[in-house]
Amino acid sequence: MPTARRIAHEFLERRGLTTVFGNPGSNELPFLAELPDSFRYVLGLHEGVVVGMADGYAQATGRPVLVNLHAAAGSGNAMGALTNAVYARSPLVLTAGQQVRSAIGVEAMLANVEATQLMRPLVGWAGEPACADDVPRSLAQAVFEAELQRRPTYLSVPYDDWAAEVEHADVLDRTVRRGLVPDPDQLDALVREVGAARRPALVLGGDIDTDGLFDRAVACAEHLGLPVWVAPSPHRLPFPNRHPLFRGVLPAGIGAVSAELAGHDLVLVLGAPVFRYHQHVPGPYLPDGARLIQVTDDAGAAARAPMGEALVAAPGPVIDALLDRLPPRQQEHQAREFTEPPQPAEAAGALHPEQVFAALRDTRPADTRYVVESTSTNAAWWRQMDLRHPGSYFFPASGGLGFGLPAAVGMAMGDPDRPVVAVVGDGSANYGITALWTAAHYKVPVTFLILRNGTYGALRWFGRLLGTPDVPGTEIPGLDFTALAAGYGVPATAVTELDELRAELKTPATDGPRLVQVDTHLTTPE
Ligand code: TZD
Ligand code: CA
Repeated sequence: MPTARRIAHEFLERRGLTTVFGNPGSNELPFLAELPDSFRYVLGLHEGVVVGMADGYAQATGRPVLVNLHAAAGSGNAMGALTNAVYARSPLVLTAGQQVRSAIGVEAMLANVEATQLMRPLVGWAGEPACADDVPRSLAQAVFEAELQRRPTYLSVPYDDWAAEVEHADVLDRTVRRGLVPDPDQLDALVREVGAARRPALVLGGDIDTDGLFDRAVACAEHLGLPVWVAPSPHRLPFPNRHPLFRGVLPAGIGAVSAELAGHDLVLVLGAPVFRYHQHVPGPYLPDGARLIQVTDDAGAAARAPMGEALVAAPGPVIDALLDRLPPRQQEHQAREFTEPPQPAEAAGALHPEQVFAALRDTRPADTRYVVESTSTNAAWWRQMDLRHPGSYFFPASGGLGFGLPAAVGMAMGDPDRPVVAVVGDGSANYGITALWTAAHYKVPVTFLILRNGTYGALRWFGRLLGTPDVPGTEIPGLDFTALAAGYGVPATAVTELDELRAELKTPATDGPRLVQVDTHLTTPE
């Protein structure tokens, strides 16, 4: 009879989960033994980085990804990064090695006590097989749950299970599919309501990009002449940001959202929670006279919304129905051309982030994927960038720093056909700094652009907003990312002048990573 390990490997192989991101310990070695040649094990030096890379890989491929973590200590290290994967809805399958069954009860070293509780409430499903014979089925369940829920899952396996012979291999042939087409009556009603609205507005979330609906959303907005906002705190860009119908990213405060949407009688939200607020701005949830209809396949996001009506369905068929069944409408504003970015702002002493972003826009290929983790430069970013391709923009979905460098590495591995640039603050970079080693070791062609302003800029801004301007722990002077990069094996340059920066950005990262540190002027996110 085959071993649990043999069936598990074959199951993963058949489903294409052969790129494994991990950081192993003794408990995990029996799973990794006899790994077929078709597997690629990508070693990360810290579990936060491992999960960040897997998240980037999942977002670039749209597929579930296997993550190999070490028991409780390794899983705990992964927890912060896991918050981002949860809100990005990345189907990560986390596995961790458990002590041998007989040693769990006595809490031997590396026993994962109450393993199935450890990653709650972040994971959508957590399990530990009740016996060795159930290992292959449990692994299949972890993969299927991640795909069905679009949420990370966690499987703990006692390491003496892997060599056990198992009776059933039926999971190898299983398929589990997901279809969330709305029922015809619900769809009819929705189409009628949008058709009857006097001034409808469209609000799009990251799921539109994740689901491959970027171009369909553009077609739908153009057909119906709908002004388009991106839902607050976006982790992906679902619509071209210089399109004539683009109205911007909605602010992340309750009152600010309703002020921005004032005058609209119907707010149609596709593929987003309602809403991912951040700074507390009191006020009404919606402007006077507005109805809100949310379409999402995330039942939790529908249930927890504080206002509006929700339809739990995939947004794709809804977009198709709006396109097919409603007559074309005049655009609210007649502009047909993409908007031109303004002249970048300048500052004394250091480059303004707008100058940096204008340089990116002018020098980088149009289909570049940007992983952005620079928190005080948000307004400057949207003022200068011109992103017209799906899958162009990624931000840590829960706001947990440590995503930028690793996710860029995972993304470049997941889709080698598109260039990847990580735009990361000098604060954020430290939470995922060991991703530089993985990038160097596996020769991953990523450009890491570190914006160095010597401070946790966004926190200074928040301090003013909260009426707490003078707080400790916000200054980070003296970080030298060229020296750090050298230590991890990544070639690096520091620039202070615009022409130097442009010259650096014109040189693509092709046979491995490179890092560019640029000194920047402090700005505010809004
Ligand atoms: N720790 C983690 C894991 N996530 C966080 N979001 C924070 C701390 C708090 N935090 C922010 O929300 S923004 C920020 C911190 C520390 C400053 C980031 O500094 P930066 O970017 O240099 O990357 P800016 O542009 O200077 O703000
Ligand atoms: Ca900074």
